[in-house]
Amino acid sequence: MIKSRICDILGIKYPVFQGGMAWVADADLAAAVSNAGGLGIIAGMNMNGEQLRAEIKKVRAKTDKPFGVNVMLMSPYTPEVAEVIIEENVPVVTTGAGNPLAYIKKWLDAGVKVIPVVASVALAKMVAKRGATAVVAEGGESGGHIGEAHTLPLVPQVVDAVDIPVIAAGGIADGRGMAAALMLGAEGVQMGTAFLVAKECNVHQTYKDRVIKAGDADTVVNGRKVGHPARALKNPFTRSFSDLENGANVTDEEIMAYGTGALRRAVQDGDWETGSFLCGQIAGLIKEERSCQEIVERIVAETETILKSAAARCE
Ligand code: TUI
Repeated sequence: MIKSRICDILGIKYPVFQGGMAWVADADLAAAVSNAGGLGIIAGMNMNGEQLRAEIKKVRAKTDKPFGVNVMLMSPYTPEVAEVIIEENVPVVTTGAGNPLAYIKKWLDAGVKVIPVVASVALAKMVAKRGATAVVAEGGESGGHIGEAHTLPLVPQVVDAVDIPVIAAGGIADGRGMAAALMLGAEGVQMGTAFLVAKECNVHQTYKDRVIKAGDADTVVNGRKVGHPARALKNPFTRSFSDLENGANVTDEEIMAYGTGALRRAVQDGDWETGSFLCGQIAGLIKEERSCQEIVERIVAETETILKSAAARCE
């Protein structure tokens, strides 16, 4: 049985988190992951406070298990979303794309478990000092907004830097990845891309088909020039984004404006020409749509098998 401190702290069966993917992670997906024994997470990014409140009520109607809300700290709705999390007694909050120090104490005082997603040792140490419950150490193999370090070097360095549980994210989609993450000292994993193609995930079918069809070299990172690097499937949108970024006489504002609305067009319209299909490098390993229960149970079973047979590799 794969179990760790984080299971007891959060009251979950398996140390498997679903990433709080912007525009993607809704009540249907979060409830399905939580019902499967993992931690389902609603994305707060594309919602104002009242929209998030409605989504939280939907999750509660579908599961009595713990769930989380992800706060994308660059969202203009962050202050009101932070309040709704307290008012609605959300069990767990994860944060991304910024520094959550201004909110940690308030959430902890209200009894919310706080698990910032970090992409560096520096931020991990800072949030641990302020009492964070755990951290997700997310490597640059991930889809969406990323930092500089990748999972293999990032996770053990974060593990050595903090005493709280570390959850590994970035490039994990099966038992080999989860076993490796545990060997690095992580006490659980978070997966985004693997849950993007879950049966209960409501993204446009074109998005799922493109992820399933993708190989190891089919993602690219854009947005470094404006300080917001994001990994997505290579498509006409990322090609024209690169042209714009590399062009002369273009302002940061023009580059930022070009990205606006592109994720929504991918998720809701399946628009391959102008949509931003955020996706991790592990897409090449993902071959089919499966239910959240199959995804969670299979990765845990594979991890157990691998770890039990691991000793036989060094005689
Ligand atoms: O947040 C994510 N992944 C995301 S957010 C997102 S939506 C978005 N839309 C437009 C522009 C940017 C994002 C899509 N994917 N993952 C967690 C994560 N956090 N990855 C990297 C970071 C991060 C990066 C820098 C966290 C903190 C940070 O700096 C902290 C500081 O010290 O200011």
